[in-house]
Amino acid sequence: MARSDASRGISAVGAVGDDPAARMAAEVRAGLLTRPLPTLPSKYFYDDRGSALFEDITRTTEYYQTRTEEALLETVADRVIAAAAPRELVELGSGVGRKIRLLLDAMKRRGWLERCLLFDINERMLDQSVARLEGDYPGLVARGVVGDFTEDLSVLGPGGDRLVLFLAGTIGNLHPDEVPAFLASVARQMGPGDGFLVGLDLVKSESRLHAAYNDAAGVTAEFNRNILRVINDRLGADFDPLAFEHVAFYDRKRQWIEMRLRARSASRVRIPAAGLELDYRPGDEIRTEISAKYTRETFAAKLLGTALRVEEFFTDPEKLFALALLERTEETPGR
Ligand code: AVJ
Repeated sequence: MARSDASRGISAVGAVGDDPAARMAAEVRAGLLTRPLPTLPSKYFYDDRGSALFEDITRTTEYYQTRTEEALLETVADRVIAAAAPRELVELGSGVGRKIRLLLDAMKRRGWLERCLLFDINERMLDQSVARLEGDYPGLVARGVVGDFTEDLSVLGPGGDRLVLFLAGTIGNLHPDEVPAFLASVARQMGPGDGFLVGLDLVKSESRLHAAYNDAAGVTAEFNRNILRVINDRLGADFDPLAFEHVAFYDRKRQWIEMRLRARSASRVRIPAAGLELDYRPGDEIRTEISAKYTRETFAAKLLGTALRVEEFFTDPEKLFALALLERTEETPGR
């Protein structure tokens, strides 16, 4: 089994083998050779430039998710902490690490602030977040793990007094069929009674969803094309990002947003590290992301057999976004 790529332990977290560049080359190769629709793993958006572009997206008027989730979290943080009673926070896909502070503040108010662990694919951001958290919360022990949290969560060690956070609707980037197994893998790192807070972007009008992924300023388009720059930088490829146009649409049947890159012109692309030479014709498409949208019911259906149950389901007044507080039961996580 592939191990988590590069847990280059920002601090004393177990290091994991595997060469991240070789891993990426293999994933990109397999993805681009997929037919009928070539794909790229969306985790590769997030180099430094891509992470900054995502931050820019969160500030567009169309992208309601981040500000809605933050406002909701502000309202419910004390209730979440009271219900889960954690001494440790673990955040999967922590990004810039702003939202975790709302929960750390709530823990501090209770005198429960002890440990936190951030898990992210971008090492520089992780480093910064860990250092800033330790600076701002005296007495807090903060650790970071670089890697892909869908690969191997055993570095987290056994749970107990733990609250896991998976915010921003990032769960939407997993194929819905993979969600139960992923949730069970998180549950295995939780003790009975531990909490798991999941941010979900909710099913809503197609126009609202469409706008959020097709912002007028073109920030999402730049973000989407950035994945080609990442492949150029890391795998020595020669994609011309501007030869691809941004496409994002809502698939009503599957209840997900899909982002693609569509070739505007004919080109030949070499990706030496992946051993590929590909010919693109105008109109050829690569799927770069799915972002699934949930309802309380479609999400609850994913929990079957995972040893997790919904304890509380918080939403904003407009029902744009939800925070599901899950509790680990006494069962054994299956799947
Ligand atoms: C941060 C992964 C939740 O799926 O909406 C934003 C990423 N993609 N605009 C999402 C994203 C296009 C975002 N997540």
